[in-house]
Amino acid sequence: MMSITRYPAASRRAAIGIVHLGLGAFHRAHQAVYLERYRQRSGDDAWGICSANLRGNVALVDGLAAAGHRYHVAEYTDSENVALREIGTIEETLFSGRDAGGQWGRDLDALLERMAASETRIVTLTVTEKGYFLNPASGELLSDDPMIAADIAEPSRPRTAPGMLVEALARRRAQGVAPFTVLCCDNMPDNGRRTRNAVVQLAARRDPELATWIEREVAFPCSMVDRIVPAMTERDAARLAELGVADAQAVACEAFSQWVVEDSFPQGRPYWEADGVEMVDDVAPFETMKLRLLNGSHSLLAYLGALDGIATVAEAVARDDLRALLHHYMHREAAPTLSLPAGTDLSGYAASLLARFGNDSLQHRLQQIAMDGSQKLPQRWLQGAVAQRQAGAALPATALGLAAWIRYAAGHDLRGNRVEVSDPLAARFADCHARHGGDPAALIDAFMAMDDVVPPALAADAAFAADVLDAYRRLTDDGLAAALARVTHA
Ligand code: NAI
Ligand code: CS2
Repeated sequence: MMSITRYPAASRRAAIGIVHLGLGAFHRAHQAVYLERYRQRSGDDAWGICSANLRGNVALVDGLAAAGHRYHVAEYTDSENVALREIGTIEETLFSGRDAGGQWGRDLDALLERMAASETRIVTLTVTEKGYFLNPASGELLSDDPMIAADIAEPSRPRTAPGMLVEALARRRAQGVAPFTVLCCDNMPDNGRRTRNAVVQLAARRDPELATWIEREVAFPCSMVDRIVPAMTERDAARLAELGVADAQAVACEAFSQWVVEDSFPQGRPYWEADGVEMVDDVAPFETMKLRLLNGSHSLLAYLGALDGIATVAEAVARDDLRALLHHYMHREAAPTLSLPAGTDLSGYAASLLARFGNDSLQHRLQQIAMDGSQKLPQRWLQGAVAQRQAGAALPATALGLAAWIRYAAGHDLRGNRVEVSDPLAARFADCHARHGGDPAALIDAFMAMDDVVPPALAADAAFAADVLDAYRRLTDDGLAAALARVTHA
């Protein structure tokens, strides 16, 4: 019998003090939930959210508006216990992307006006790692990208998140309005600094004095965000309907949630500590631990599991050999690269991750996690691997993960069934496989030479590249179980 705990939304509406870019599943299940809980506890109605999509999913924008900007979040502790939260803290939804007719910027004016308004004191973002248009390895702005090039050519009609931030800050500066604080909530290391990097580089292409002003006056605190929020499936929606939840904008997620935020908000912020948000001076230890242990493990499961036809995270960690690989990776290959937050019980944290991954009430598809690997793997595996290799460590799990990512990029699993390769560099991957698919050594060399993904020190490490090639051959010739055994029984 399912145990259901229901939490209705606050009945009052709130003034908009926050604009969010990236109205996705995670925003609805994480930041918006914290803010709903904050305002119900504090009675402070100054921090309502205007949430916008800059690309895709206009149906969600309009669906939320039609539903009076209320939706449900189903927080599953396990398959028998769920908390159903009604969220009402999103006060407005806007769309500035390209519509079905190819027109851009339906609500662009309204969005920029909202961002330039003095009442808006924080802008948060979940636009995915690729939404900042940064070279994943160097952090340089991808100024040749057509979207960024368009923002450089027409800065007052921005299409990208960095472009939106630059135009809104330019308007505030011109009007003598203090800047908002920019709080990135994407899975990137040093995400505040990376966001600043994108914004300042783009601003400099428009007006060097504006770029200098942004560098001097605008706060870009870092944050570590953690809550597993899979893309909704039909099965998720059917289960919610059984609980009496019929809104198409509902999301399902785990009960666990964490938000660690650098406390740098010159224009003020909600006092959200009472709702579990950890305000700290330095997010880096929390961020690196989470990105390498949780997300690094997720990406290992994604490529290795999907190649063997496994569909979800829970199904993958039900396999003893994949659990053994994660244990090896977390303790032997990732943990030595970490400066842990004070008081962290690493074994306990690693065990909690395996328990969270095993939450069978979530349909967390491996192929969703496999998306955008070129934007994710540098911070999840590769930056730690550089440090480990410099210390002379063997990294068989990381080598196997890279081999699996390269093989996954071929677009079919080990049995020849199609897998979804969704990545800004997908065309390049396909070209590499077309040229070198029959020559594994050349294929590995070609992927390892991608200096916008693989750090040069790792690309130059011939012994490591040989390990990747050996893992690739074992995976493709002998299968997943043999490849895993090579790591965990070595
Ligand atoms: P989603 O697919 O539901 O939403 C993605 C959002 O990003 C959409 O609003 C989309 O319009 C926007 N977007 C994508 N590419 C963009 C671009 N180039 N420019 C501007 N906007 C763009 O995905 P979800 O679950 O909301 O995740 C979004 C991000 O949140 C992740 O990439 C990650 O950085 C972060 N996150 C997600 C977690 C999860 O478990 N889903 C957990 C922790 C962090
Ligand atoms: C996942 C993350 O899709 C992915 O890349 O690894 O979204 C993961 O669910 C979150 O970071 C958990 O906090």
